[in-house]
Amino acid sequence: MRTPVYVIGHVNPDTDSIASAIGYAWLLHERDGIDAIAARSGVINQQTSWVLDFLGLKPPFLLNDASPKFGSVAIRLDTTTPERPLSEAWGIASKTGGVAPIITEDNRPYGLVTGASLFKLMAEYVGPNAKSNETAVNQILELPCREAADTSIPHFNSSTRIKDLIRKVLHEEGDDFWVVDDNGKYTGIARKSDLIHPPRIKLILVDHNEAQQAVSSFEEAELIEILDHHRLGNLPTNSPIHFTVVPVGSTSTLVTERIAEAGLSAPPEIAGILLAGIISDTLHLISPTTTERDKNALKRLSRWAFAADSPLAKETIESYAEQILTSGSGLSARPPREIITTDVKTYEAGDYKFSISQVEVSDLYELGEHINDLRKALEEYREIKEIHFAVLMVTDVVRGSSRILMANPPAILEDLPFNPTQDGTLLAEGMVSRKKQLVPIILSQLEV
Ligand SMILES: [Mn+2]
Repeated sequence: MRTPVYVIGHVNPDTDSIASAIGYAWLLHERDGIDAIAARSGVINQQTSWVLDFLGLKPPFLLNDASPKFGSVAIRLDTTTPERPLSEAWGIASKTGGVAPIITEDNRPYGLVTGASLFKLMAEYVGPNAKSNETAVNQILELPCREAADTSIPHFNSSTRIKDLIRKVLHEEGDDFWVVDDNGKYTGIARKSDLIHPPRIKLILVDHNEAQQAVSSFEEAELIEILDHHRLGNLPTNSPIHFTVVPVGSTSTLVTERIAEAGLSAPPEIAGILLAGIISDTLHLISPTTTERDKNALKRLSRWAFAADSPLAKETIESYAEQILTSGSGLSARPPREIITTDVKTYEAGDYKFSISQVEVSDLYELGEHINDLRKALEEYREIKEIHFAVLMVTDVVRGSSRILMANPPAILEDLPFNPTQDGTLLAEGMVSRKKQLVPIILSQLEV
């Protein structure tokens, strides 16, 4: 059985995280034949969902926890039904090493025929003295499967983490268990020995390299590679891995370069999502994080994306970029708490734990009517997360400036080089990048 490799961006994924995961999974599959699956940890934001819909792409697989699940060890054995003759179960069991799953007509677990359950049936029919009984094995094999099925086998949901129920597993007498989906339907059989040493989930991280931004339980996964464009966080690994961090505007840029290096060209919808990743992260090449490599990647993707039969056939790069940047913006469409949590990152520096959320608007004027609600939500978020302070960066993607709101800022942050405004927010003129502009300024204040 080949185990898949999940390509996954940071939690609370933005468009670049989703785009680079989809693009890189596509490349690994095309170039190396790897069973790579694009994944995400958390809900798709408004902007990304617009892009995916527009391109006709499905959101990546939802992987909220990298701890092995019952589903990861379930083996889909052949099955038969309760009324079929036991000879069928016998046939299955002889191929599977002694177990035959009996399921109902609508695919639900009925019982398992195992060595032990067969022996029990034999004992009932034959009695203690085999020689004195005429019942032939053939007659027993004609009985319906339900006669020999053990119906007391526990069920486990395929998305349940093994570590959460391993004690229960160890206390069970049998060696085989049902694994079912959310509707209670058969997905496979899990063996005790596999549950005790489950294979690790294989992960490739894109668009992040810090533990705090990675999918939950990632330390239980086998980390294969990191492809990113953020500052280094200390994420320890047990063995050497492929590690690429380049200061470019987006991870989608790096994925595009690798596709080109492989001598491939991406199909229009893959090129379209990678374009969206670059446009979203660099605000269509105006963010100071933008490099020549991003510009070149954008040009290359445009050649692939705006083909005649593409979902982008009627667009230009300008019209596409404008729709992407405005689809994610706005303060009115969502409740304040969602605005704070949609694109939030947490950091630790000096003695401080803090978060910086970012929201994009097409006009900072919008901020006025929402400012009190946002302030309240920011403080609530800070309390729930038990962090020292929380920051919200409201970025005007049209004019390229931001306003900064803070909940419980420490005194050490009083000297931030921004202009206070009448509503108590700070005006950060020309600042659009959390990563390259705001984070370094805050870190330098905290770490003196
Ligand atoms: Mn990015």
